[in-house]
Amino acid sequence: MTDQTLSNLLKEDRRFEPPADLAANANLQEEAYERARTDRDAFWAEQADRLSWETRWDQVLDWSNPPFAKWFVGGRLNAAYNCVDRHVEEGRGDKVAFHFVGEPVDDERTITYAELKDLVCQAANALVDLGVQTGDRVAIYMPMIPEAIVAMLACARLGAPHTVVFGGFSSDALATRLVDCGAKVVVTADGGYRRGAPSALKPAVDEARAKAKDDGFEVEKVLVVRRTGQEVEAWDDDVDVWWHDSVEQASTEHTPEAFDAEHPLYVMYTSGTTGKPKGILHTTGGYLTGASYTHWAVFDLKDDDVYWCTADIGWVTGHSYIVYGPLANGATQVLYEGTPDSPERGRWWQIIAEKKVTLFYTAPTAIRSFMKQGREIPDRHDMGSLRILGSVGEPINPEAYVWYRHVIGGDRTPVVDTWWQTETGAIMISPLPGVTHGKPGSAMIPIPGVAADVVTDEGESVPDGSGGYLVLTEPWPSMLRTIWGDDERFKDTYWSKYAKQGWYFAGDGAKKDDDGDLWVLGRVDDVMNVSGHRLSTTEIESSLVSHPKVAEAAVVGAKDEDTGQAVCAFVILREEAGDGGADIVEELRNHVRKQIGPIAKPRQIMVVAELPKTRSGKIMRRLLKDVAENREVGDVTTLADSSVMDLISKGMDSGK
Ligand code: 6R9
Repeated sequence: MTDQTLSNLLKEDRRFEPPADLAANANLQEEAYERARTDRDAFWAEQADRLSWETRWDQVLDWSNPPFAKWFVGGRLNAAYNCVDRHVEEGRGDKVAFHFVGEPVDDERTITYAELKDLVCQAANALVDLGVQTGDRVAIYMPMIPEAIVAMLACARLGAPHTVVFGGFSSDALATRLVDCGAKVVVTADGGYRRGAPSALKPAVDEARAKAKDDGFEVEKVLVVRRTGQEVEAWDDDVDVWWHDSVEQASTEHTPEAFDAEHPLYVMYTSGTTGKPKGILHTTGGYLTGASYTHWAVFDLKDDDVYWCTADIGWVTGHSYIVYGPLANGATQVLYEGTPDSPERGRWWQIIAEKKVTLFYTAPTAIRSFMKQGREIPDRHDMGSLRILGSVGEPINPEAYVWYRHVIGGDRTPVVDTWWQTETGAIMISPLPGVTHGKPGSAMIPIPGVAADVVTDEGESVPDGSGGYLVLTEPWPSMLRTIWGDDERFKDTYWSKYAKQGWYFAGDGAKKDDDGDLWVLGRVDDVMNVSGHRLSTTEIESSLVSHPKVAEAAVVGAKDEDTGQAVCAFVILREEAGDGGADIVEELRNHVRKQIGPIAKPRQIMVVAELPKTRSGKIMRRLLKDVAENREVGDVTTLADSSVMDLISKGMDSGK
């Protein structure tokens, strides 16, 4: 972000006060900030008490070996019991857990907490029959259907950490993750619905399994839900098992075992600054405490709310704010399988009107695309049930914020802009809807219990009105515990920059405005944010370089009106590839799509003769970004050969 846009942003002076009734009845009041500051451990213990523990902890936090935290030491609990059984035992079995809305119109299913409990028990029993034991890893590669959530909870029930791989990822990406976490079983489906058509998943699992085998790793079983009924060509009787032949035949009785608070709950892969994705490890007690507390406080959850988070369970938002937070809180949710605009552009608004959704959580990229379509579409639906709107995934532009509040929220609803990461496990910075006024574009201040700051390179807290790096200065219960199998990378990535102070470095730039409120500006490392999804420049560069015609590649995230950032690539071809052929750009785009997935497919690829490098050989992506964003190219004095940029810029002009 340039200083110019930054200062424009910081001139934002629109303010929205919390509605009076919401403020009067808010779950958390102003005093919570001070209370949490005065005795952080007591505050978090109070939040952990939201859960049901088989054995209570002896110590809230053990931070004797930083950055390896232990929360609620000695405590024992079962996450699935907390998300399901507990509500049934407390007499809420008939409460709706999910209003499932499939993409095909009229394909709907209502699941109560009592029904969810039966399903989870059945799946747990079936997984045990397939050989899954406590500690084994299970991969889940599924569309957004109830079985995906049932599978996650069944794993949690058994203490078998799951790793959910986004259904839009390719077989290569799946294979890497299967091998890295050593998944014994994969749960998948024949396919899912995408814009009105069935789209296959099972073949990608077969391919991934074959690739893993080439790497010397064998997946033992694949459990397959029949969702679309499409033809499943390859079926291996030794490995593949139908969900309806196993889960649906299993007993609905299963006794959950309590696990240590620090027992691994799941591994979620996310892009880092090197090519290899990082397996972020979350554990049980602290994570569930964080997810449950924040969902309750930030969405001001009440018993009769109908909550809908549009994320996919393949991302952390789906984990914390569809599965663990809302279910631990016994909430009623909408679960939607499809795309926002299928079969028509008002599908989301129609669902909100029909299910009387009160709390809605989505991403700026979706809001921007609706904004572009115009307000006529949402205006056709009565969304008067909405109470609070949430935003997550990337900075929300003030205009999108105001449109969201005005058009979707009818000017009644607070907008909570929630900053957090896969690594933080739960929301860290956000307004509290009944306490904090809204300021378009600002995530405002850390929620009670969380301590954050914006600091200089040297670790000095910046004054109001200045920018720097976003850090979290105190440990928190839902923090990542490590990177799966790589403690060194964990320390190095998050804790080395401010090792002296013992702070967590988030990788984001941020600014404090004149009121001291926080504006998160985006990544400061080589991670791009495309439609709220994190992608690593290095990962895409590696993919491009793996193509036989490519010698070298540099990737940058360029500003994009629709997706926030877009992937722009610069490649040098190998000499023997000549000019690469007429379709070279398309060929390379599809190569990335196949290797990583559709979201990583570059918007633009420039074939260039040279890349701008420093004398030490570092590619200067900053300059490429200038080109990709049609700006005048910045300072080139540190380039080994400063004429390179002239060549690239000229090529870019003639390429348009
Ligand atoms: C939950 C999630 C994390 C990165 C994060 C930041 C960006 C997320 C944001 C935001 C500004 C917000 N980000 N929420 N930036 N305002 N409200 O998105 O996790 O996929 O790990 O991405 O997303 O750059 O560092 P994850």
